Amino acid sequence: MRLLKLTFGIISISLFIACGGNGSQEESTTKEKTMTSKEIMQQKAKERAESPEASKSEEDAANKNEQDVVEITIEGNDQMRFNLDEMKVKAGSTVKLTLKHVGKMTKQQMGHNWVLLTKGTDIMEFGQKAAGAADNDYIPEAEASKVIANTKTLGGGEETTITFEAPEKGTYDFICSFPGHVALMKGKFIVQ
Ligand SMILES: [Cu+2]
Repeated sequence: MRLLKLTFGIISISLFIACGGNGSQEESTTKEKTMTSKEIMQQKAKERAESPEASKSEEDAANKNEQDVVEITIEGNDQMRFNLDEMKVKAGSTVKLTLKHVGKMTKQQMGHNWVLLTKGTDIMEFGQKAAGAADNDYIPEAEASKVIANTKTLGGGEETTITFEAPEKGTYDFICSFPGHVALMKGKFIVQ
């Protein structure tokens, strides 16, 4: 028995030397860490499986936040056009709207803005009045009550983002109120 222990001891020492001590120790430490993080993941999975309701309500909350914010990008170009003539959002959502002027012309030559008007606003009439409001991004102060949301006026290569609450259900007009643009640059903003 004693002889066996002694022999085992010698073999162990020889192995230790052969493996070069530190190297094998590091290896076993790494292995231990891997095992540990794997165990943690297994533990978490187990906890999730045990309380499906808790994790479900977390998911619902995340989904709701995503649904509440609608991101829309609309482009205006040098041909005096928007790339969208309709937008649809759900009532109660927050709209994050980005206007991009994808053209090269200047703000004075081919400025674009995006203006959402209240229901029943005559867009041609609004456009005519807007022409005189160059110093206020083509939003005439006397008509401010007809504007639900608007961006500033952009020149080629610029972009801007505005955030606003969707108005009540219905169909609204959006336009570019730069002089002469409303006839071509307009569309429907539908709240469902
Ligand atoms: Cu325009």
